[in-house]
Amino acid sequence: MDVSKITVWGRDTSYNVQRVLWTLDELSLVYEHRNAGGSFGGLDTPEFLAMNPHGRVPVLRDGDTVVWESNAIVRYLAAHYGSATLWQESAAERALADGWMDWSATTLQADFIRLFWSYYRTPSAQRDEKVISNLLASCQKHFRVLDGYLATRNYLAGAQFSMADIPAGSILHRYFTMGLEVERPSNVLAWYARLQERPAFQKQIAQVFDALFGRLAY
Ligand SMILES: N[C@@H](CCC(=O)N[C@@H](CS)C(=O)NCC(=O)O)C(=O)O
Repeated sequence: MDVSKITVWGRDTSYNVQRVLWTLDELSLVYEHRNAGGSFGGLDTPEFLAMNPHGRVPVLRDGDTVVWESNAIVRYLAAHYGSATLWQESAAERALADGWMDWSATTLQADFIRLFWSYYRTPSAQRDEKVISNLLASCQKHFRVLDGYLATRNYLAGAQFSMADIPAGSILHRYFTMGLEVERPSNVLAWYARLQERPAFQKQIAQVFDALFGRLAY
């Protein structure tokens, strides 16, 4: 298997990019990482837009295959390289993993990204406290549901770590360390602790992100 052909585009201050790098490292794949987006730019060139018409990172190229949208990339890598580890072969088990991944994208991250921008990335004088408090309430509600689910399981798709844990798991570090007073439900914290033991999580997700503080520009 020639794995040296994998290339990822995306600045590593983006947690959508970080979750792809986390997945690649979980699978011990060899890849080239090219910073793009933010101050690196490069998302509006014809070459980049030919890979992702939305002009967004992350983008992954593996030989002739190009994938954009971070969760689609996580699924692609798990399906192609993680059959014994990250991927669920059974359609029923995979549906459970897909459910949590889609929930993460459409519900948890939808509120968390707005909270992160409203609180962390907005200069304090411009913050709207009411907006922040409503978004925090929504995030806390989501984490309470997750906490109840994790009361009887170690990971989102059951007893083993899998692709299901990566999208929501990549939000935890910022949520718990961005400096906002948040509820810390015990089962979510125990899951977070399990993820923190993973070398790939430590390397790609548990990163300092203070360069983004009070910065509204990408
Ligand atoms: N839902 C997409 C989000 C893609 C996205 O909006 N990426 C941001 C970074 S998080 C981006 O490309 N922003 C432009 C930039 O960084 O210059 C995914 O998960 O891949």
